[in-house]
Amino acid sequence: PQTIFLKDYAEPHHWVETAHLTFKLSPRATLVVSKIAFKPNANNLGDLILNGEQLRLVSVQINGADVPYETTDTHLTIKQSDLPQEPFTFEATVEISPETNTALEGLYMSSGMYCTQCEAEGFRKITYYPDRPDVMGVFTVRVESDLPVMLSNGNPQASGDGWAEWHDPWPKPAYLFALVAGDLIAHSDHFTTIEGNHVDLNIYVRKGDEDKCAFGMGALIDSMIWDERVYGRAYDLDIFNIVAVDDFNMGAMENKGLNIFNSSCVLASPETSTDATFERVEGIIAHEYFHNWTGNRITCRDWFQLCLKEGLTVYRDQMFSGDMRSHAVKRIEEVLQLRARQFREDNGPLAHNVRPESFVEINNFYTATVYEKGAEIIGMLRRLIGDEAYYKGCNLYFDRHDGQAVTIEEWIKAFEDVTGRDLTHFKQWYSQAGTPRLSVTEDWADTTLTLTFTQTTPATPGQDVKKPQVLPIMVGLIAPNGDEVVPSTVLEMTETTQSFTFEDLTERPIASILRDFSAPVILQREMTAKTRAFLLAHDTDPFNTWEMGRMLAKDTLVAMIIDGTPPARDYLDALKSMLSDDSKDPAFRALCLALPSQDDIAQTLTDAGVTPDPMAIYEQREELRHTLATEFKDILPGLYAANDAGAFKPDAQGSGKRSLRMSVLALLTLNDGGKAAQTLFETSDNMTEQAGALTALLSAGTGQEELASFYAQWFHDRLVMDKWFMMQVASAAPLDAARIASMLTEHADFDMKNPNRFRAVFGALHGNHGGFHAPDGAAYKLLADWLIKLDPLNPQTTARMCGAFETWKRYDADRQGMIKDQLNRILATPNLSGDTTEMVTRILG
Ligand code: BAL
Ligand code: ZN
Repeated sequence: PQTIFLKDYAEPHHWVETAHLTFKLSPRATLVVSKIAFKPNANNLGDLILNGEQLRLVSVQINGADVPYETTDTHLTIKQSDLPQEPFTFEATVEISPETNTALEGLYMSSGMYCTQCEAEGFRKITYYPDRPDVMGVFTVRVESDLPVMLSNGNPQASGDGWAEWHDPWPKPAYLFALVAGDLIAHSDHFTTIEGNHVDLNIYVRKGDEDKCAFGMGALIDSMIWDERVYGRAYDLDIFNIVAVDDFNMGAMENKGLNIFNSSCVLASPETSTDATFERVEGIIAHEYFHNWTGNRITCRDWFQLCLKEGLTVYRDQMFSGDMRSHAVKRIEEVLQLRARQFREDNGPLAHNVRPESFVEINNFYTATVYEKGAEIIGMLRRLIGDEAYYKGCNLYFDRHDGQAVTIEEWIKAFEDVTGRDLTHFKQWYSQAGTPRLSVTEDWADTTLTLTFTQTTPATPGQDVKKPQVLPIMVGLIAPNGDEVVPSTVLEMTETTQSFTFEDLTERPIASILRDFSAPVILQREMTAKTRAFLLAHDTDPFNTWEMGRMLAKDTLVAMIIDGTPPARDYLDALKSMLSDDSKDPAFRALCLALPSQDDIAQTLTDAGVTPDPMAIYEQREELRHTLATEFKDILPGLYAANDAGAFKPDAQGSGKRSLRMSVLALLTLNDGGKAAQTLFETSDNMTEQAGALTALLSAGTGQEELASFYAQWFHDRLVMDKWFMMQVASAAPLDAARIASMLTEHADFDMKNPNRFRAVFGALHGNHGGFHAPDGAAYKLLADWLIKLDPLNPQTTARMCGAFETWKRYDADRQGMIKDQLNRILATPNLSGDTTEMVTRILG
């Protein structure tokens, strides 16, 4: 496989004006007839170069006549000397086999329906085409089949018995192409845009799933209203379709006017879905809808610019979810995710720039860094320039680049133009990998507090020397009596070391630093447990309040692991009083009660120069869970009773109460032998509580009867069954995890071709830190065995799951040796895909 470099970008030799495609659908022999109007690019004349893979070519013509051409495994080329100098029509017929397409890229079949996934480079598996995002054309699509529902992008144009035609008036790159055909049912609604246009809305699902669409439809309408109100962006077609598909590599896809969703990210009902699923559905529906402007109307010039659409769209969906629920809770959840996924990536062999400079397989760069760190950059930009300039800059960007395929340079330029600021240094966030470490010292003299910050970023692969980043550091000051004497203010740090002073203070305050997690850095600050407990009680910033509790929990766990120190009293008392404070949002209290994950503790130990012992981490974390159960014995039953949310509503208030109640139940189960959990499991009418009760029982080492009755109740529901698979592996004790995962792969309902099911077992195995790193290496071997089996079928999901091994250098020599052996075994597999080869090679370093 070839490495592609950002620096080598060149415009295509030809632009597309229109593309007419006819699909004669058949499971193993679909014919795709294309008629594409090309225009030579006067800036870069040359051969006609079309991408095409796994196509059986039937015919090729230019302007209705035969023409010499060459094909390889990846391209069809017609020499410039054989082409007209003027615009011309290229026609081709190819044959493809959707039914045998297990890679789930291009046109494939899932549970009897035809569907597509073209981002990033799947369209080339459908027909010969310049499959690159800077080539934008107007598509007309005719679908022929005997299936009742036939969909493509844009507006319906005409239909008859056995055929349907769609026309998309908006020029788009091929990665936004979509086609669906199947025996589907629509859940329908409609929306009138702020511009007065009527839009039909449909969520298409398989029969039996109709009752799981209402929430997604509500989220779609909320998203449409929000994008009009907050960003002034209205929808631009007569129809907006969403289709739920069972076999899907990612969460969802923003194809123009025809979003295709992994069914796990759109279907939701109280009986079958947890609050977390409802929240995810709401966020992903919004994300894909928001792409209509940030991604579709304005797209990326090349795949190196992926963060242009993804970082911005994640930022937009985060803002939306905050508005729909609670900004404080949402921000904490975002940071938890960022640390668990992006910091982990940024601190290992897969670290890369938010805008990478080279890749072998672009599918390997749909990463937490591109998405989540990309979103953090937008948040920092907004903090630095303020809300007004942020929205002005966005409007300028939309006005200036509508209909174009652009780069990060154009995005940043819009903000330079509205603010008059030079953002060259800020833009370095896109081209320097790694998580900055920010340390701080405090000096008090007379009436002045001086905060001196120092930033350093450790080397990452291929980048040994790091420069200081622009950091917005939000700070507030609290007086010893608990009053806030300086409200939140943003300090702009640009150098390696920099001091900021606060004058005219009557007494030495306590600084609350990096409020709202204003920059994606690791803050290194020496603080006593007492100061942390003080801020936990008095800080006005909800993120930092939570962060202080988190730090206390981490310090406690680290001390328990390193030298057996018993759990810190300051932590236990502060947490107890936080939990008992009914004026605080239950969702927030639930987040405070949650302990840092084992993986998080392993990284914390690594940062402190200690080699993490996964068994000790597991045992001490369990020990702390038991301590919390004992210490809070008197308040747990009351909290459990008080947070019964009553009739299920998937809103912030109800889900917050259930979240606290389920966290409390997990501890209560350690005290009452599982009585409360068993009762809840038997009587609850919603999945949040049913799964919460079952998890509490499994984590306490019981629950086998409930597990069996859960299966009997839900075996027919594939999304609930994913939970059944996942829960067993996730809550297994370390020495049982690999055995249980292996046993589940023998289960009749295990299907490696379904990415959700594969991830349910192996994502959970990797997420079970103690189990994954059990001393015998059984989990490493099991995962490697299955990655080797999956690779020929689905390289994309295989490659992504290799990330389980990315932290291997943290651990002791024995574990490193075992993981390295497995990685080398994967790499030595004959015909290993380019996707997996690239990932394993990078992980090995
Ligand atoms: N564009 C791929 C799926 C998503 O980020 O929305
Ligand atoms: Zn996206």
